This record gives sequence, C-alpha cells and structure tokens, in this order.
Amino acid sequence: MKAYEGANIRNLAVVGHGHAGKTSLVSALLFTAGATQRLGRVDEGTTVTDHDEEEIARAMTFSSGVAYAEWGKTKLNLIDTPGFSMFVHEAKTCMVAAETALVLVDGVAGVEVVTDRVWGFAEELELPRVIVASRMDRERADAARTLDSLTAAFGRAVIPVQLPIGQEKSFTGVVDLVRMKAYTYELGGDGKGKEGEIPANLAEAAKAGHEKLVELIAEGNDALMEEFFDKGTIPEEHLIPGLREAVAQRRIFPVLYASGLGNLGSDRILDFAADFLPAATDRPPVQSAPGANGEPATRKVADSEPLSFYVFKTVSDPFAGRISYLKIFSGVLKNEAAVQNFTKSTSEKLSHISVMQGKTATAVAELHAGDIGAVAKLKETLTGDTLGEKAHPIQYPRVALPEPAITFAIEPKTRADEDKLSAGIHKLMEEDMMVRFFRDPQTKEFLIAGTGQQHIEVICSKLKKRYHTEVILRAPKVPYRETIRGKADVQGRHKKQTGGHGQFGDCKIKMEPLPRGGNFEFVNDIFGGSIPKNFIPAVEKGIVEAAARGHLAGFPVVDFRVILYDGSYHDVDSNELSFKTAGRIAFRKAMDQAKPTLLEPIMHVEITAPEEFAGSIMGDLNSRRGRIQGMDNKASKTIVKAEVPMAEMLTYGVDLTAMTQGRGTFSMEMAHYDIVPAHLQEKIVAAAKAERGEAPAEEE
Ligand SMILES: Nc1nc2c(ncn2[C@@H]2O[C@H](COP(=O)(O)OP(=O)(O)OP(=O)(O)O)[C@@H](O)[C@H]2O)c(=O)[nH]1
Ligand SMILES: [Mg+2]
Repeated sequence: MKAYEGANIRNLAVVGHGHAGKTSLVSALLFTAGATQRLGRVDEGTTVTDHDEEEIARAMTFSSGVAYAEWGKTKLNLIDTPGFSMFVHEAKTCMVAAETALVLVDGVAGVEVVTDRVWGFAEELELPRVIVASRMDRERADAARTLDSLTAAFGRAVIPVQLPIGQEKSFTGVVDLVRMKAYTYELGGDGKGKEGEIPANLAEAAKAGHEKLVELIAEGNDALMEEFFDKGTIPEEHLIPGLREAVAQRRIFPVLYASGLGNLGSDRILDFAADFLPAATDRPPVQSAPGANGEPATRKVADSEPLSFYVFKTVSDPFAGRISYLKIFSGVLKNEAAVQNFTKSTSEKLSHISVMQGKTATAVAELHAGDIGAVAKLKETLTGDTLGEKAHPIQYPRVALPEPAITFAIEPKTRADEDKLSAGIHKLMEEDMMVRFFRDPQTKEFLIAGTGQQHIEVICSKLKKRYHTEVILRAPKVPYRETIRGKADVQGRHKKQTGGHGQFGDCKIKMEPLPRGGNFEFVNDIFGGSIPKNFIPAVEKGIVEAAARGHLAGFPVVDFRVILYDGSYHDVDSNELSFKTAGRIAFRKAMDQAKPTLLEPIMHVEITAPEEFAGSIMGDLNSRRGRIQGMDNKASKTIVKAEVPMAEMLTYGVDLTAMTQGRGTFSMEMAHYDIVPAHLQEKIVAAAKAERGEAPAEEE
C-alpha cells in the first residue's frame, strides 16, 4: 500500500437519512475504483462498510465503516455513516475526520428528517458539502422535485453540477454541466461512463444549467465576476478552480445524480471528489479545545508540523481486540511510533498501523497529515482522545453529543450471565459513546441508557452474539422517597420478660420535618440518665434502619429530625438489641402520627427545537406535570427550560422525537425531590407493594 500525501487525499463522510442508499453508493464507488472485485450489495450482506453481523442481519448501518478508493493519483477515504436517527450520533463523531460531507438524498423522498440533522452537523463543523441524489433509478424518482426540496431546506447555494439523463428505470447517465459532456452507463456495470455529446432533448436545459452555475461561481469572486461581465461566460480553465474555491468556501453546495445499486454515475463522483473537493491539507488549521487561558491553539494540517492525531472511532472486537481509528491532523505517523496520549496523560506504542477497507486492515509504514488509518491494541486510548509527539501537546475538542433519551433496567438472564454482563457492556461502551451503564444507588438496579429502544436492543443483541450474555430489560424504577409533613411525639417500648433472660428497652422521641435535602438528624436530649449513654446509639440505629426500609411503600424515609428526650431501662434485661427494637417501634408510631408522604425526583429539563414546535412542547410538558421555568429563542430555535417529575420523563426522548419529527433534542439532570401530589400517592404505594409481593414483613 502506497503512502499518500495529504494533498492527494480526500476524506468524505457519507451522511444522510436512513435507507437513502449511502452504503450502496460507497460500495459502488469502491467497485468502480477497483477496490473490490464485485459490486457489494446491502441486501446480500456483501458490502465493505456494513460488515458487523448485526448490520448484515438487519441490512442497515449501525456504526460507521471506513474504506478507501484509489482513483488516479488521489486516495478517497470514505466514511459510511448510519442514517437512522437513533444511530446518527455515530455520523457526527466521525464527521470530524472528514473535510467534506457527502450528503446523500434519496431521489424519491428528497430531504428527510435526518438529512436536516446531518446538514446541521456539517454546519457546526464548518464542512463543505457535496450532495448526491441517489436511487435515481427507482420508480417515482424525480430530479426536479428532489432539487426543490434541497433548495427549500438549504437555500440557493444548492446547485446542480449535473443533469440526469432519463428517469426512473430509464435513468442511464448524467450531463456534466461544468465540462458540458454526457456520460452514459451500463446498468450494474463497471461504473465507468461512456463520454459523449449532450442528448438533443437536454441541450437547452444543460445550457441554462451551465449558465446558472457559472453565474453562481462568479458571484463570490471579483476577478471571475469581471471576466463574466466582459465575456458573458468564464472559460473552463478559470471555471474549474473557481468551482473548487466556491465549494471549499461553502458558497456552493453542488448536486450530482447517481444510482448506487445500479452503479450509475460512480466515476463522475470519484472525478468530482478528486477535482473539486478540498484536499486533506486544504482544511483550515485545526483548533484545539480552549487551553488554560481560554484560547484555542491551532495546528496546520501539514507533514512539517509536530505529530498529532485524534481517535474518532473505536471498535471492540472480541478476537482482534480494540481497534482505534485515527485521523492524522498534523505530522507523519510512523509505524512503531511511541506517542503520548494527551487526553489520558499516558504513553502508547503504535505497532502495525494500517488503513482499513471495511474490516480488513492493510499494514502501512506511515500515515501523512490529513490521512485516516487505524491501529490495534492501544492500552488506554478511547474515542475522543488526542495523541501525538510528547513535546508538542495539543488536545482537540471532543464531539458534543446529546444526553441519552431512554433508560432501561437491565438484568442478566441467568447467574452465568451475571459475571459477563458488566464486562461486555463496558466493551460495547468503548464503541458507542451514547451508551451509559450505571447502578442506581437507591433502587440498586443496573441501568442502561441510550438513544432509543432500538438502540438498546441492538446493544443487547451484540451482548448476546459477541459476549454470549443474555439480558432482560425492564422499565427502570423511579427512586421515590418518603418523608413527613407533621410532627409526632411517641413512646417506643419493647418488653419481653417471660421466662429466662428478658429484653427491655423504652424510649420517648419527638419527630419533626426537616427542609428538603435535610436528610436525617438525631438529637440526644436525655438528661439524668433515663437511658444509659451506651444504649443511645442503639436507639438511633434502630431508627436509621427502619427509615431505610421505609414506612408507606418501602422507600427510604428522609428529611426528618428525631429528638430522643426520655425513656427508661432495666438493670438486667436492657441491652443494645432491646433499645434498637424500641427505636424501631418508636419510629413506626411516629411515622403514623407525622403525616407521612411520598417524595419524587424532579428533573431539570432543557429542550431545544425549531420554533414551530414551541406550543406542542409546552402543552406536552404541562400534561407531564412539568413546570415551565423559562423560554428563549435563538436562531429560529426555541429553548424551553422546565422542571418535570422523573416518572413522567422515562420515555421522553422517544416521545420528543415523534413530536418534532426528530428535530428536537433535550438534556436532563436531577434537580431535587418534591412531594408527590395526593391523588397519585395511593397508586405508587400500591404498585410498589405489588412489586414486592406484599408489604415488607414485620420482624417481631
Ligand atoms: N433502486 C435502488 N435501490 C437502492 C439504491 N441504493 C440503495 N438501494 C436500496 O435501498 C436500500 C437501502 O440502501 P442502503 O445502501 O443500505 O442505505 P443506507 O443509506 O446505507 O441506509 P442506513 O445505513 O441504514 O442509513 C437497500 O435495499 C438497497 O438495496 C439505488 O441506487 N437504487
Ligand atoms: Mg448504510
């Protein structure tokens, strides 16, 4: 494998809505460039980039695949990303490794929900974009309608650089509006077009399309504008660099047409990438995360700079171990290099650096600035880490991802699965930044969080296939608590004096509420030794233990104070156990008197969505017992802040996605506990008791 210099490398992230044809197009490009011996198909599980067994089984992409095509003197690195909204975070984390987003739209459906999302990611990352309308051979594929939906969504900078020849089944090729030539293809052929003259029926449209393109190219460039006014057109030798510049500056988003499945138009896309898309070294200097002074540092993408690279993807293979995908931002990475992981402050040795063709690694001696490669078996390096030459530290920012939208309680199916569960999930978490796994300290449940039900199901399926661990998923328990609203003054007396050794403990306590978050306070107010000092901690212990077991429904009792003010003892029969029992009895009596009530966790929620959804979001929050705390408008987006009971938010991510057609995001964190409204208490108590079979057993 030849080592390519950054100037000859194009890195493209292929992004778009689910099922639009990304993996098929990548497959066609690879085949056309001779990287594969046959045209891989998604439906047969033979593509290069959908290689995970889960992807093959479901014929969809769950995690990004990396491949490369050598085309003339150019190497194209292609990152095929998932398009289903629950997996699209993978697209975002991988887009940082690309200089261009190839936004793929379906020639039938045009712009869809995720097209909008990934367009937003590209905007955030300031990536130039090229649009490919694929699946043009399908029934009802329509170039004009697709273009309309693109300009409606993304503005007039979207402009065709091709015209399709024929439509639906008779889609056979494209007209190149830059060079004004036609290219026709054989269906399912080698992807290389036959060059010819523009068909007569398209001559006029081609001329108009060319002129429109020329005008738009000239618009942002004074020298070209002058030439355009002088001559009424721009010669090809100026037009080509002009288009390249306009694409790099994001003044033009060119549109091409293709069929991935039929391998039509592929060589034009490869040519377009080589001729018009920014080279890896054309990328503006890469900014680091802000340093100590708050200012970011920058690195030029050049071999002459000190080595630095970023891990944009990790695969945990049960056999090959951990594979880290690298984007070289500066310098040259040589095989066997000893480098520093700046994020973790550890050193790593990189043996067997390689380039990936799907799951197949090919060893290389070096990777130049701008290239993408991989290395196996790094010790501590994970996605988002920056590594490089120790003497020149830099840390690139991690990709910001939304919070997981849904949480499940996860349990191993059998004892044998128990030990493997946590190890397996932790391996999968290395691959997927949107999986969280933790234990709720109160309910003691293991929880797994992700972007949606299907996301979690795929994780469980991987657990089973890769790590032979089977699990059960349930809705998570809400960690309710109990407290009191009134005061009590009671006596707790424990006496068993029948036969042999007796038991005697007796205490008088007052109980009163503490403010939220006050937890528990024990005040010893005994004067004159009515209870001997050494038994007082036993009373407290009895109360604490009883409080942990709950009173109404088995939830821990919090935010109360107990004042121990009197009692009595027996010289022989009193012991620690007796006073502990007396404490417990006193606690129960006091709870009965002190107006016990349930507390529920309240979440602080922040929702961002296009303005038009503000009304339905507010209405929905109201129906979830939410309290709106503020509303802000920024750049035609609405940000709503609210406090909402956790019990109402268990599936919020899924509901929000449905409500906003995938255009809303939210974050959520624990705010505080609040009293459960009276009309809901009984239901929660009954459910908690039902779950345990019955009320907690009494001990005495
Ligand atoms: N007729 C026709 N079908 C296509 C074309 N490209 C893809 N398909 C079919 O459309 C379906 C989806 O194609 P994929 O390539 O998996 O789409 P994708 O965008 O990678 O989907 P995700 O990875 O799940 O987001 C498959 O059944 C393909 O065979 C095309 O150009 N023409
Ligand atoms: Mg795919």
